[in-house]
Amino acid sequence: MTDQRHPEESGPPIARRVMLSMLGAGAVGLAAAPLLQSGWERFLGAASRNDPTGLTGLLPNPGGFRYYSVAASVPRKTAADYRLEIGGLVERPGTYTLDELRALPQARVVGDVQCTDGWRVPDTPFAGVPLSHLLDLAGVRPEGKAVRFTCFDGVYTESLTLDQARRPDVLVALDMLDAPLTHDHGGPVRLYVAPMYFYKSAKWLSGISITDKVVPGYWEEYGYDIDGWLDQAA
Ligand SMILES: Nc1nc2c(c(=O)[nH]1)N[C@H]1C(S)=C(S)[C@@H](COP(=O)(O)O)O[C@H]1N2
Ligand SMILES: [Mo]
Repeated sequence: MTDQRHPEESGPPIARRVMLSMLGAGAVGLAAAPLLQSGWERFLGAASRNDPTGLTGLLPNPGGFRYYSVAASVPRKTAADYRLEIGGLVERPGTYTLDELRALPQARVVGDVQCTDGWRVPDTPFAGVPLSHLLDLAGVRPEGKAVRFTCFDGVYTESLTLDQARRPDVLVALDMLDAPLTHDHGGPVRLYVAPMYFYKSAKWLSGISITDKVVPGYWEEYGYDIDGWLDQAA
């Protein structure tokens, strides 16, 4: 199970093992999970600020991106077979190909990428269709209050309130680092929620559904905040 979450990190360093055991404890007692998570963040935050333990140096690829997937394997999608479906409480449900998404108005957002595990990559450019534009094209019905995201890995889900989803710094991203999103980073299409922790940015996005209330996403079932605001955005 641990290897399934982070398949690139077999042979985890000490820090990773500590977190995995915390997640294990969280799964046993769900009510304790949010506390365990914030304990972990304090722990890593202190380690990376002044590094009294040398822990930061033990982390793989410090300061860089890491590949995360809760699914053991994820199919590869290209312009030929990628589809994004938009439905739920909308006037005009629809399906977009990659070319159709590329033909819509694009926005570029430069934001920080911050994982709750403690790694952070500042000033990362993402580009794609503002989610608000896709919502307007679909026509959200008055009962619609939240957005649920599903992924073609078949496992991961995420959610936003409608107000959060309409922010201009929330993208259905096609590019990252000014190049088409790679498979490992969730390509061809992922969500990018700039003001929130990176777990909100669902990779391999395949479905956007308008709901009448927030449906907690994958990690939120394990105690992560449903509102994953980064400190500077809160
Ligand atoms: N489909 C999917 N999206 C996901 C995840 C995942 O496991 N599956 N992990 C989340 C977490 S916790 C993080 S930190 C980022 C990692 O993105 P990266 O692999 O591009 O670095 O993706 C988020 N989106
Ligand atoms: Mo993460």
